[in-house]
Amino acid sequence: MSYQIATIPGDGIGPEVVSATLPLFERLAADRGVDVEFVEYGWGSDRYLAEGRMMPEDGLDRLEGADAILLGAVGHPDVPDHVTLHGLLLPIRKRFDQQVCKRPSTLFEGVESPLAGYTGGDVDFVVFRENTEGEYADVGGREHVGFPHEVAIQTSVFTRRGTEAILRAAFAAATEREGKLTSITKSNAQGHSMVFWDDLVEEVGAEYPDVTVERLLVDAASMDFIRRPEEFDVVVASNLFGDILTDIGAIVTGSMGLAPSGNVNVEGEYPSMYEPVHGSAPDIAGQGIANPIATVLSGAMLFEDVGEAGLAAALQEAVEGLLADPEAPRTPDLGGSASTGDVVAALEARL
Ligand code: GGG
Repeated sequence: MSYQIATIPGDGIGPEVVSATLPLFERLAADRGVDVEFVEYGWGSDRYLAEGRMMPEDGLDRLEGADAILLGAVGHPDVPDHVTLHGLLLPIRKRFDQQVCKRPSTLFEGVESPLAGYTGGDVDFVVFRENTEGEYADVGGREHVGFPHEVAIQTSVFTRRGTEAILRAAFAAATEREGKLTSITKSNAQGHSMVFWDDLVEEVGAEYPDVTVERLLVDAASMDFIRRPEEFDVVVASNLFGDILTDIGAIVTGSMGLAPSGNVNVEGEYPSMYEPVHGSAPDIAGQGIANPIATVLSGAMLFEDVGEAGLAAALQEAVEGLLADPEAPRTPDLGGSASTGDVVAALEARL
């Protein structure tokens, strides 16, 4: 098979982790006889600062023909965060109907959790985050700007189509895993949208009688991701809650530098997009010390979803082997002093 993968390195450490990992993907694919072509798009905040747009007007049209998209990171100290997000990342998720965001949190063998008493294998859950609507809907406005009676309104949007899609994906994953799903809301306070979410959990859940459902409010869930992360298996949450919870999931499993994600177009009509959960990390950008593993694991998710399970498994095994090896290089986020390139070279040696 042959695949064309669009890459958007983006900002900050995004270009560092993407440029370090692409040769690894290319060589692995070539070794296994899989034809992969990466087409790079240099969009992001530098382009915004030079030309006033994060991507060209026809940017989404250009991406549409790709088999998948690999993104590095977006965010720049000189550009407001809502500009970078609404100028690049969110339009891709929305236009390509990437309704399902999958974000696994795994405490790998050999990785230290900040939580006392947890070792490799103790934490292993996946968050299904609704990805194209909810609290991220671009609906609202501001009036009377600068006056004492200034008002800002931001409306959340929960549709039956979007909510059912994320719930179905999460329930289906739960049947493949341990048969346990935790649904996160704030339905005690948000009596319209989140009670609707709860109702659909009941409705969709009836189709999956073997899945046990736990419901948690997001405040309790935030606490329990730290207090008892080992008890979670599949977690489903709205766009904003999923975003926040997956940062907690990443840090309790060792580092933001290990957390991958996939923004999935379930019907396969449009390309899905894979990206490390971490952002552009301007504090370490340019130093060559960003952890490339989240990008490698995002690549593994990409290959799995396009149908190249062999490539995905090889990357996953290489990462697991490297992390389990106390002599292997580690970037500073994992307590080491290795560079991005050192880690990729060690992964390549394992592959
Ligand atoms: N690598 C992804 C990235 O740059 N994320 C920045 C960010 O703030 N993302 C928000 C989101 O995932 O909704």
